[in-house]
Amino acid sequence: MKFKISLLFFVITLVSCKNQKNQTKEKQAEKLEVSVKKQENNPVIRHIRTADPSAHVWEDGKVWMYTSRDAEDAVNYNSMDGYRAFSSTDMVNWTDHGEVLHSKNIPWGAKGWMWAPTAIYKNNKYYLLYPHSVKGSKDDMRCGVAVSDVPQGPFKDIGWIKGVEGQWLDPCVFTDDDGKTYLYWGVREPKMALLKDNLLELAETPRSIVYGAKNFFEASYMHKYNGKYYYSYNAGLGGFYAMGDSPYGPFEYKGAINPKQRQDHHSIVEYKGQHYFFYHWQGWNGGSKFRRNTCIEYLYYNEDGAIQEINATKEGVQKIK
Ligand code: FUB
Repeated sequence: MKFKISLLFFVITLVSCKNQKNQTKEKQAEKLEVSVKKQENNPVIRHIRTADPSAHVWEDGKVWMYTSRDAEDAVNYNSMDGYRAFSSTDMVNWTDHGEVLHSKNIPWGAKGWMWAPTAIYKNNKYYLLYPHSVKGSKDDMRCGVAVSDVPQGPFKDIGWIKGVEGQWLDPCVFTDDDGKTYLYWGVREPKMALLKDNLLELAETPRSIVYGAKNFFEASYMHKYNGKYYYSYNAGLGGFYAMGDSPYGPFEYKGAINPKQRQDHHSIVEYKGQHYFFYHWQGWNGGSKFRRNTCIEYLYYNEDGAIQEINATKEGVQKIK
């Protein structure tokens, strides 16, 4: 009898020890999951709808982005108005500097139609270049130029780039190491030209861009990495790129960067030793085709300079420590 009781006691102790062990294991697993699970940081701006992010690292050591703005009740792109400026030092916390230029402050411009802007620091000033329709004619879209002494604006309109008026979309400005600034633009047919230092005139006749494919739609972008020139764009169905040895090209077609978004209108910067891909995506945060959201992903190059394909993620990028 005594032996039976001891055996029962032994079995109970064994089972309870096992249970305790299992519980500890579960708790450890939970803890691990919490520490491994990344924060969902996309979209990076959630209090308003932003699109077409033009990212830059300026002299103050911060990363800045200038975006267009989609209205919450938008049913097309005509109502887009009021560019915004945002800055960050950790890629996750963004300070909203508010509206930096509105169509009501552009004397020659129509109401709305404030499409994808780009920015540049030149002549000790900050400039915004933007595609915008002329008052009374939505088909006459020009490349407006606005200036500010500080990155957070406000920016003051100083007119448009002469000689390229007409159906005009999506400027990108790129300054090479020799200080020369080039303008890239176009819809369906990509074009480029050297800009004069006043940024209001072309310094040469525009050229068509040879990029080894025929899928260009809009959103030209140029950046340089390891001595190579990367011409990228949106094909209407995703982002693609080509590489060359000069800002003029010709560029060798390489394929997709970010093929899964209908539009992405991207820009690329290196910040604190890491490359980042800025784009907009409609898929999250209650977004839609006309209510887009700015997102960010890491961008990696292969040894041969090719860009690794990017997939939109909810995690996006994590806070720089
Ligand atoms: O955002 C309005 C237009 O749609 C832009 O100019 C294009 O790049 C696309 O994002």
